[in-house]
Amino acid sequence: MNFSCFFLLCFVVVLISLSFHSRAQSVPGIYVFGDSLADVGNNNYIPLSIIKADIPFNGIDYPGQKATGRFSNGKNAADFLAEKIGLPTAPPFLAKPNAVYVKGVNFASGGAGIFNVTDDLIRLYGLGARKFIIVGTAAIGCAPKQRYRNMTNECNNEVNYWSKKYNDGVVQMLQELKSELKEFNYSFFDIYNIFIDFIQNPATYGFNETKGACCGLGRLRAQIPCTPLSRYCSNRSGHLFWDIYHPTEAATRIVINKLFQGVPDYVFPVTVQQLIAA
Ligand SMILES: *[C@@H]1O[C@H](CO)[C@@H](O)[C@H](O)[C@H]1NC(C)=O
Ligand SMILES: *[C@@H]1O[C@H](CO)[C@@H](O)[C@H](O)[C@H]1NC(C)=O
Ligand SMILES: *[C@@H]1O[C@H](CO)[C@@H](O)[C@H](O)[C@H]1NC(C)=O
Ligand SMILES: *[C@@H]1O[C@H](CO)[C@@H](O)[C@H](O)[C@H]1NC(C)=O
Ligand SMILES: CC(=O)N[C@H]1CO[C@H](CO)[C@@H](O)[C@@H]1O
Repeated sequence: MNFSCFFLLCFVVVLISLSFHSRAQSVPGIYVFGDSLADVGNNNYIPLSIIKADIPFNGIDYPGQKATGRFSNGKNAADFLAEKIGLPTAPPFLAKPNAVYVKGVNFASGGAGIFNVTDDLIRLYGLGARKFIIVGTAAIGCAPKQRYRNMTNECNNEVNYWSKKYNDGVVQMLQELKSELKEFNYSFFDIYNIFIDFIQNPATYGFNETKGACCGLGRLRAQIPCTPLSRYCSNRSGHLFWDIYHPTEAATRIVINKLFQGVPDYVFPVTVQQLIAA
């Protein structure tokens, strides 16, 4: 399962606490690992990367209407997660690679992939990390770019099949890690089924467009990605997707609210509140 997450909805690991000294209910720091869903500006510091969100209309709803490197019209999952926990957004590591980060840092980088090994998680555990939020992959086959590839605008079933398969593999891997590492605690967050729910019950969430991108050009605004030459929708909160692969700020806010609501179908084996309190 050498899964490449080029631009995909695959926000890998958010790790809550590296500290042994945390008081109950308080989180000293957030360390974020992932791809473009959680990148808060790292790729801006990678000159050769072509996967960048440093141009409009990204950030059009961000404070100051700034394109910060977030693949979103506004805030992204790393922002809302921090907000919920009561911490500032962890800064992008590459902004100051030599700094000492005791309150957390964000390593997420658009276009990041996943190795077929668990060394990374085991190494973090070795460094003292004990609490992990692991976010599965969304129903990538329903992203505008994948719908665009299916001439009917329907979801790409094959891509969804592999998204689900990936999540099943992660769940199994986490169960194995839990049995190997004595103090390893985690919440797995199934965003695949949340996206399916968004698509099946859009009105419940205030969406009236779940297929096309808000920013882009061509069919489903998914033919040409979001750039300053694109068009963009006026009602961003009515759209599930901001661009060919990334959800709007509105959708992301709902997703992170669901994480904290701790609906057992979506968040298991423990809720984030239980994870923080443990
Ligand atoms: C990934 O690891 C699994 C389990 O060890 C193995 O079965 C699979 O063949 C590996 N895949 C690749 C592409 O290396
Ligand atoms: C494209 O959509 C149709 C439904 O309109 C579906 O039957 C088909 O499996 C889809 N193609 C892929 C590759 O998923
Ligand atoms: C969604 O609703 C807004 C008004 O709230 C409207 O302007 C827009 O055309 C609607 N979009 C679709 C796809 O129905
Ligand atoms: C955006 O569209 C949604 C869905 O139709 C609607 O509920 C909401 O009121 C609209 N917002 C604005 C600002 O038009
Ligand atoms: C919240 C939670 O799952 N806490 C668990 C963390 O891991 C230890 C060791 O397995 C358990 O005893 C806790 O119940």
